Amino acid sequence: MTFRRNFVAGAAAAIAAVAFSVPLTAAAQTMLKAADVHPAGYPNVVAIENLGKKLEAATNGKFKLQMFPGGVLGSEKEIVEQTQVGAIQIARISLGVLGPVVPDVHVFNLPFVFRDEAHMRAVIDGPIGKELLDKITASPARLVALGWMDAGSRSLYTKKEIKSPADLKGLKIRVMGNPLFVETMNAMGGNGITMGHNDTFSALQTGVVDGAENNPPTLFTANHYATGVKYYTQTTHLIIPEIFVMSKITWDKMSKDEQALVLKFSREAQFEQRALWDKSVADYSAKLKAAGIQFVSVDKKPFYDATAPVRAKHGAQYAELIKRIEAVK
Ligand code: BDP
Repeated sequence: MTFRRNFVAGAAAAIAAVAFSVPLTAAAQTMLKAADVHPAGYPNVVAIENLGKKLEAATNGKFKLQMFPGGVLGSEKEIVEQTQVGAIQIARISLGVLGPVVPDVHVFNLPFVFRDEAHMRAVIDGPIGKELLDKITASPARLVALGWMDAGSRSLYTKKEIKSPADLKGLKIRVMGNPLFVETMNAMGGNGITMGHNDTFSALQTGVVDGAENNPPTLFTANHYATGVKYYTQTTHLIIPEIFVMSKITWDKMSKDEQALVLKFSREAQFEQRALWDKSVADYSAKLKAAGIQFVSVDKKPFYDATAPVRAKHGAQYAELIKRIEAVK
């Protein structure tokens, strides 16, 4: 009896001691898990980490962001799915993989839909960019679109030199997991093979694919340049922005003020990433050249013409929007 009473009293005291020794902010802290397939130090990763630091400071530590870079939480497809169910709170992904989830965004995934990168930036920074973010948020995808990021333009890298669509004949080229990109690559003359970003290195190395397509920072940081590819052919066939989204489950638990902070810091992250991006394209292009990768300038017109049927087929439903995109200076 005595033992039991002492034990109960002791346990209660211990619980009380724990309860009172934990600072209130820590007890109420919400951890935001953020995921990216790119490694630590990549512009997108850094910009999201900084967004997290600002949010932590502005909410007196109520929110803390923990970054999981390098694809440790899975492929982009898996990252999107986990964010939809609330297992990941912030996902930075290519718009390419969001296409099958929110078809409205497909318009930015069309080959040669933007004249150049400056055109893409003017579009995402302006009203069309905002409209698309809102469409994602309003869709049934359970994602809140926070902002855009830059991914430059995607060009081909192969062991064999590519001068025209005919040179792609018979070559298996890895593309992102979206049927639109398979059609695009097939129209360009090759065979599009889909797989996740983090599987591409070994596919290139073992010859499962003959090449891939991406921007210079990815070609370098994912070590694709070290798999025997030699030529980086400047087709710039896709200029796909990146996007970062929050799980709707997390968003709905935030107050209006907290949501406003997230949006403010997201807009800042969009421009912070861009500055880091421009620097990284310059740095990694120099590193790639130093490693012996040949940057080949190519006549883009045959690739543009070859992909016209893809734009006609997939762009028809966005005809009005495409006209507005083209009108952006
Ligand atoms: C990179 C994007 C990344 C994609 C990757 C890919 O930044 O989000 O996962 O391409 O090709 O440029 O899968």
